[in-house]
Amino acid sequence: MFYKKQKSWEIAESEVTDYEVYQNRRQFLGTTLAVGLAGALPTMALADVTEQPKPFVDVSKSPFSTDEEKTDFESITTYNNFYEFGTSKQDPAINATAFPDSSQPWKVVIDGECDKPGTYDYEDLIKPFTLEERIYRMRCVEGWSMVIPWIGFPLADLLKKAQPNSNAKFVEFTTLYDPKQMPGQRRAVLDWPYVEGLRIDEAMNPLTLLSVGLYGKELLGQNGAPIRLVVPWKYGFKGIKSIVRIRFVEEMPQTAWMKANAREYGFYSNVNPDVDHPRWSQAKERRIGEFLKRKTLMFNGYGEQVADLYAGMDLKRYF
Ligand SMILES: Nc1nc2c(c(=O)[nH]1)N[C@H]1C(S)=C(S)[C@@H](COP(=O)(O)O)O[C@H]1N2
Ligand SMILES: [Mo]
Repeated sequence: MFYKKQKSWEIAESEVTDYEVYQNRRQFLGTTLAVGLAGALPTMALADVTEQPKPFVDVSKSPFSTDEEKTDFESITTYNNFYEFGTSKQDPAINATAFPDSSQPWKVVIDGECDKPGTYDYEDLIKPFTLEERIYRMRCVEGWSMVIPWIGFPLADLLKKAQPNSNAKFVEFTTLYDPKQMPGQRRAVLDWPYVEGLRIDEAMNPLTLLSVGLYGKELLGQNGAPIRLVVPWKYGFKGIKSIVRIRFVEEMPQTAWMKANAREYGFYSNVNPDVDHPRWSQAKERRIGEFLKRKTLMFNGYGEQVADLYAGMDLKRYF
């Protein structure tokens, strides 16, 4: 299955070097682009290249927002993981510019252990809910972090509408499978489609967000358009992108990362500075845009809201 000896998820992490390479490349591209434009292209040509994300109006502020300095829009939209578009952190921004194909309506299925299952067009799905801005700290398992002003609504609002029954112990989320649009899916990097899961009480927690935008505008393809999950006390990979299915289930879902490497990626994946990844420490993180590393906080600093969910659990065992 894997044609490389070293699997993509086994590449040793050195996020600082990685980020410096990205910064240098960006500066280089910026200079070349500016020179090119001054030489030949009229400035308008640039604006026509990609469709601009639409801004949201009437977005309320949330008491759950951090007042820490926000990461710049540029970094949030050009440095991230979305393996369906390639395994480097620059790939999603390069390969997801036309995603999702606007000629195909985006549909989301809600099914499984509930009384009101359904299939919704994206527009109809989000219509009943009040959008708010939630500025969250986000911590990637690889050791970098950002502060992102998401736009969205609590996942619980949607789940309650579907009326889960007493068998609904977990919620399973699935990303679109479409190798035509997602070139990364043409290779067996992960067992596609990408799947994630939450325990039902985690899914119902008021911090858990379904996001449709950031920095006041619709999500770009690379950030998981049109709708994705945001769980700020867990490592970034729990925030599954471009969701097409939300299913109530009785058994703990097998997530894409557990299938790839169960020893390294557990179901819970709560941010925990005391539990190292088998190949690197999780004690510190590099906030994108800052030079010195900072200490990683238990539950990414959201312990007051979520620590109760794990009372009595051995978090070294349930990592
Ligand atoms: N479908 C899908 N969702 C995904 C990923 C992915 O590869 N595929 N990567 C995850 C990882 S590892 C991180 S850190 C975040 C990064 O994207 P963001 O900055 O937009 O949250 O997306 C998560 N969601
Ligand atoms: Mo990540």
